[in-house]
Amino acid sequence: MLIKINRNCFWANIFFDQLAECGVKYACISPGSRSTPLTYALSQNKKIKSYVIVDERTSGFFALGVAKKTNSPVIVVTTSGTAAAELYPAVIEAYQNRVPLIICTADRPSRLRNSGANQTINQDHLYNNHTRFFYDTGLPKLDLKKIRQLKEAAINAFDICSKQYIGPVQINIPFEKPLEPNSFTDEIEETILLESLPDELTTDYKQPKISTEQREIKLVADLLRKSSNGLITIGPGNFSDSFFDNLENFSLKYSLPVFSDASNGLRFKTKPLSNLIANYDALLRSESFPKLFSPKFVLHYGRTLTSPKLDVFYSVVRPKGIIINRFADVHDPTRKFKVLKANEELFLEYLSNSADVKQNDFSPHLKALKFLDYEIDKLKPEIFSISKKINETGLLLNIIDSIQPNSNLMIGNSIPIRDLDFFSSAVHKNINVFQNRGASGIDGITSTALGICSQSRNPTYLVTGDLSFYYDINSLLIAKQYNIPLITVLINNNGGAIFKFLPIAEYKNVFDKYFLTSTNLSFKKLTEAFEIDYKELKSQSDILNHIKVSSVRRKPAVFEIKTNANYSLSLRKKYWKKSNKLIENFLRNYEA
Ligand SMILES: Cc1ncc(C[n+]2csc(CCOP(=O)(O)OP(=O)(O)O)c2C)c(N)n1
Ligand SMILES: [Mg+2]
Repeated sequence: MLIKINRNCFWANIFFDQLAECGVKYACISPGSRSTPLTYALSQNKKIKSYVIVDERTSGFFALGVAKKTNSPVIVVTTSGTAAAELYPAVIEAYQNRVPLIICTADRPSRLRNSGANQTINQDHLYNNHTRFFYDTGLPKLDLKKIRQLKEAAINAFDICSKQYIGPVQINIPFEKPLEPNSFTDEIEETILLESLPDELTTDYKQPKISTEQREIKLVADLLRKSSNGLITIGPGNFSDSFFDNLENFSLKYSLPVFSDASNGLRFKTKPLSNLIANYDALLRSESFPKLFSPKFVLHYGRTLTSPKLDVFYSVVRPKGIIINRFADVHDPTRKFKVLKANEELFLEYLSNSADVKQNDFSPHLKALKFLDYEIDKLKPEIFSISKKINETGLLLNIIDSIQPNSNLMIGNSIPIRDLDFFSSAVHKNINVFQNRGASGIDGITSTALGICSQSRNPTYLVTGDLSFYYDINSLLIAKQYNIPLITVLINNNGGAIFKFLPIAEYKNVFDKYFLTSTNLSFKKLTEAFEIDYKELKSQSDILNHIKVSSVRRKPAVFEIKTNANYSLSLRKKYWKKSNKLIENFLRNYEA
C-alpha cells in the first residue's frame, strides 16, 4: 500500500521521534516559515513538551535554564537567517558551562547560498567554535540509507551533547518547499514507514570510563604524603551530592581547608562541609594572609572562582596547582596549574580510600582559618544591616536568610554574583544556586531563571541588576504566557554599578556616560506592560514579607529595590577594612 506524505514533515518526524526515544523531553520553538516541518512535527509530538518563544535570544537562554535544571538536553528550533544567529549568546554560554542543547536550525537548500535568495545565510557551522558537534542532514531523502543516517545523527547528537562532551550541538536541516503536512510530495511504501520508526536504544549509553589513572593518583598521593599544607578550591559548577560527600571525607581525612565559590551552592547545603572557609575572599584581601597560610599545593574543581584575589595570592605563595575534571577543561587563567582528566567524584573517593596514602592527622592552619572564618562572619550583621537603610550586600544576605529551604536561586552577573561570593556565609538549608558564568554575559539572565523555574516545584528566585533586567526584558513574555512563578528581585542602582569598583570610575568626564549608562527606565511600567505583578519594596520588613509570601502565590512577580550604589560600595569597603584589621590582629598574636 502506498502512503501519501510531505517528505519534509516526514523527515522532521523521524528526527524528533528518535530524539524523544533517546529521552529528550523539552523543546523551545520560535516562529518562522522555513522551520514549518520542524515546528509542526514538535506540535504533534506527544513525548516532547514545546515552549513557543517569539524572541530566539530569550528562547536559547530559556532552553539553557531548562537544561540546567533537568540536567538533560533541550531542543531549540529556529527558522533560517538571523533567527538562527540570535541563539549565539546562549550557545556560547552552554558551550563554556557545558550545558546540553540540541540546536535545530531550519535552512534553505544549500544551492541558494550567496544567490540573493531571501532570508538565506551560510548556516554551515554557524556557531563555529562553540558547538561540540555539527551535522547537516541535507535535503530530506526517502531512501532507507538516508533515513537510517538521520536517526543515527539524532542519536549521535544526543550522546555527544549529554554524555560524551556535554554542551551544545547544531543540526542544520534544509528544506525545499512545500513545507506543510498536507502538501503531499511523495507516495511511500510501508517498508519505508517501518524504517522511519525510531531505533530502540537497546542498551543505555555507557559513559566511557574516565579512569583515575594510577599515574595521576600517584601525583596527588605524593603531594599529600609530602605535606599536609594544601588547599582545595571549588569554583562555580554543577556538582552532585555524592561529589560533596566525597569532598567531605577527603578534606577531613587530610585536614585540608576548602575555599568554595558561593555559586556552586556548597555553602548552602543542608549538611555543612566541615572544612569550608566561606569567607575566603576576605582572607585573601589581607596582604599578610600568606604569612598565616601558604599552601604548597592546591587541588581545584569547577570553573575559575569569582574572587579576583586568588590569582594574586597564588602569585605570592606559588603553590603546585592541579585541576581535576572529566573533560580536562582548563580553568586557570594563569596557566600554571596542571590539568588531570579524571572523574571528579571517583578521584576523591579513590584518594580517600587509597591505602597508598598515609593519613595526615594534623594541620597547623586549618584551626586558624576556621577561627578567622567564624570571626569574620560576626562582622556582617552590623555593617550590612538593612533595618535603617537598604544596601545591596545586606539586601542579598537578607534574601538568602529568608528564602525557603530547597529553593532555587539564579544569581545574576555583575554585582549580585560578587556579593554572593564575597559576603555570603554558610547557611544550611539547601539552596540550589544557578549562574551563567560560562561567559558571564548579562544578556540572558532572566530567561535562564525562567527556564529553571519552569522545571521546579520549589520556589525560584532571581537576583539581578537593572541593566541585566532591561537587556532581557523580552523574557517577561515567557513568564506571562506560561505563568512561570519566578520571583525576581531587581536591584536597581540605575546603571552598571560594577564599574564603580574599577579605576575608570575616577575618570568623571567619561564614566557616567560611557560606563555607568543609567537608563532611568520605569521598570514598573515595563513589567506591567507584560501584565506581570510588580512592587517596589522600600524597607526591610517589606522585603522579608514579600519574599516569603511570594513563594506561595505561584505567579511571576518582580520586586524592585532601588539602591544607592555609592553607599553600598562604602559598606563593602568598610567590611574589608574591618576584616583586614581582624586578620592583622590575629596574626600579631599568632606569630607572637
Ligand atoms: C552581554 C554583555 N554585555 C556587556 C557586558 C559587560 N558588563 C558587565 S557588568 C555590566 C553592567 C551590569 O549592570 P547591572 O545589571 O545593572 O548590574 P550592576 O553592575 O549594577 O550590579 C556590563 C555592561 C556583559 N557582561 N555582557
Ligand atoms: Mg545596576
